[in-house]
Amino acid sequence: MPQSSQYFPAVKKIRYEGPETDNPLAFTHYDENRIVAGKPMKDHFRFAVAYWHSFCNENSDPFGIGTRNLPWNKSTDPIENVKYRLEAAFEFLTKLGVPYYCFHDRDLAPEGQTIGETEKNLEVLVNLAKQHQRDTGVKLLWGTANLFTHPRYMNGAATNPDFGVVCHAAAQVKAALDATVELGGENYVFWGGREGYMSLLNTDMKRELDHMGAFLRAARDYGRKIGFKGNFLIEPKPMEPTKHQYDFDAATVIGFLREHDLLDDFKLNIEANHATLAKHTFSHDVMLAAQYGLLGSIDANRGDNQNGWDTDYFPTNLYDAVEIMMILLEHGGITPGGLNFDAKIRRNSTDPEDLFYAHIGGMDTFARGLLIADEILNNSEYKDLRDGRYRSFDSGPGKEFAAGKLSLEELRVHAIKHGESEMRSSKQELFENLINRYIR
Ligand code: XLS
Ligand code: NI
Ligand code: NI
Repeated sequence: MPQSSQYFPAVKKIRYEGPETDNPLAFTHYDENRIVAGKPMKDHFRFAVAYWHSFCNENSDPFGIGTRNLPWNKSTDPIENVKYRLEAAFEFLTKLGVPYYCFHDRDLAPEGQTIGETEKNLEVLVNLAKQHQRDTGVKLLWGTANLFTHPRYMNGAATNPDFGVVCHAAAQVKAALDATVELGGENYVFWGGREGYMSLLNTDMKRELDHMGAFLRAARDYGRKIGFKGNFLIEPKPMEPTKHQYDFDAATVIGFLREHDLLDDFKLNIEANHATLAKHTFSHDVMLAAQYGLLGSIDANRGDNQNGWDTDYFPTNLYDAVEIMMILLEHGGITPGGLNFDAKIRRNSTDPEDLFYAHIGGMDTFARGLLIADEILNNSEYKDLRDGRYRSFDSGPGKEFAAGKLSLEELRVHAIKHGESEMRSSKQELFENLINRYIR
């Protein structure tokens, strides 16, 4: 299948030109094959483009219709249009030079009149996507099912109080898993869009959570049965569109996975703007997941300090990128997950090139973050300073305590023997200055 160059005619393949370039359609820092910390840059990130924001979204908002002209919507037949959309997507992916993309079932193909027809629509598009993947080498980082747009899901999908709706959600997840496996998807995501409540008064929370556990176990079993070897991922978010979403944040999801015995198959997909909606920082949730060995993947985007929304800006905050890359470097990287730009260009960004600028900016930000993080971890006193704060647990009774070997009475005896500890500064400002010293 020849790759078309009709949807972004003004853009050629994006190349690395270095920090001095003034070409806005070039990378300043993302030099995919440059070796950093023992592996090519591209393997540190495994960048992915989000199909929904980039190719489906016309940039409408609750106050106005779309502003973005999608030239691939050129037919009156919706199935023809999603085929054109797929061509446009692969033109974009190859010109940008990202290794991965991610989709919802409904991004690829529209729902039909019956479950059978819907499955058929998806199959047709999956077969075409498979050819595009083969021709271009672009791969699927993860697939997912859109269980939140259709009106039937207004009270939730797996947690809907009506069993009939739960069954529809299951049929949809089955087909989305089939599609993901067929396309060699490396992960499968559950984002619980409406799995939560608008009012606790009309909700039996425990019952709904148990249904969600049963649903995820059934999905896991089916996925394994058809040969899916990757991670299942839950993407925490505290709210929006529901007032309260059950997968509130990383810690809540880890507790849920433990309660429902899902820890062997599930990990977390952490989204920056969801972590901040939960009143954490991006790095807090990434760190938590990583330290528990449960970091599956990242939805890289950015919120806005002034707004409490999921604004899904493209990530351009260098401090965030440095912190995230420090965590990834210290915890063995993101594979088999990746950094998916779950981000959208603004409603008033209406040129075809804007989608390129947005992704180039995100990729360069993380590339810069990686270079800086690598320097901090290797060349500075950062790790010594941090680990030094815990030195009293490295040997002797402190070490025994950490291993669970000391009773409360024994600890009391140590307190008496030890006397009052010296005051030790936590040196926060020094840490902050140290990071800034390397941001250059
Ligand atoms: C919405 C979520 C969504 C998931 C995929 O806030 O971020 O885009 O990543 O369903
Ligand atoms: Ni989101
Ligand atoms: Ni997301």
